[in-house]
Amino acid sequence: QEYTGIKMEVIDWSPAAKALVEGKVGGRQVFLVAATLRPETMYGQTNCFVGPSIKYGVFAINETEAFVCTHRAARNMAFQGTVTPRGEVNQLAEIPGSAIIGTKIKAPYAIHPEVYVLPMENVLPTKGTGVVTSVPSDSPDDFQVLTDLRKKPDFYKIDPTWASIDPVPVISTPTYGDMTAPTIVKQLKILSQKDTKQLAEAKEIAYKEGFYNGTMLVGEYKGESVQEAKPKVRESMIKGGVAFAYAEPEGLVVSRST
Ligand code: ZZB
Repeated sequence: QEYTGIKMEVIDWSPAAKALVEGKVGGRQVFLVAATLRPETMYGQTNCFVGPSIKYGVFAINETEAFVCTHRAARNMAFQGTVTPRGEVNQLAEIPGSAIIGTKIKAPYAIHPEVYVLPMENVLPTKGTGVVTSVPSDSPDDFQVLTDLRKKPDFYKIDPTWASIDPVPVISTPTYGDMTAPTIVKQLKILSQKDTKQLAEAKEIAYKEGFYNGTMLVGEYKGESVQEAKPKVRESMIKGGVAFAYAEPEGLVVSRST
């Protein structure tokens, strides 16, 4: 899988994360990094998700930058031209996901340029970076988790203001309009993030509809099809230094053995 790694610079650590990170990064700029297959939706980020029980590290990427992600992702990046020196996994600090919640970060290209980190129960530690950027307009999982968090902020131990940005219309599809994910979630009668089977089906539908029939509503490629805009947004983000190419190890193992 060829993902796009999105760099979300930390603006304000949560108090718990600050205590674990302060004094350990050698003056580096620190970014949470999310792996996405949909760079063209970045205009619609409303927050970011981490798994509360996942263990994250702050890893030195070079002399000036550090990334927050899983150890597994840092090891992958070390061999993909992202890390200097190549192959080095230099962990500067360790933070549990639960401590990162409430951290304020920059969301590159987003209409709301500053967003908060929130908890998502279903983040897989074995996929991507373990950090997920949230686009509730076009991702059914993101929409459902945001809905759950808004209903029960106390249960999820969040400040409701962290979840206060509404879904932003970024792509229009002929079947579902400009709120593809919320519309599909409603049609499939999904009620919580625990409805994982229906959410997987919703994600499949949203991917297909967005990719084959979607039109950009915002940004530099407004009016173009998603198929045309996707690689252009990706290139532009990479050139601008806010994103990088990130591949999962399966691909590397295959290419090494052939
Ligand atoms: C932003 C985004 C916007 C995403 C969208 C999807 C959609 P896949 O296809 O299974 O590889 N993701 C990334 N890492 C994780 C993780 N560790 N645990 C759970 N979810 C993760 O899924 C890749 C997508 O799953 C990524 O792309 C990310 O969310 C999430 F409008 O980033 B995406 C219809 C989907 N729309």
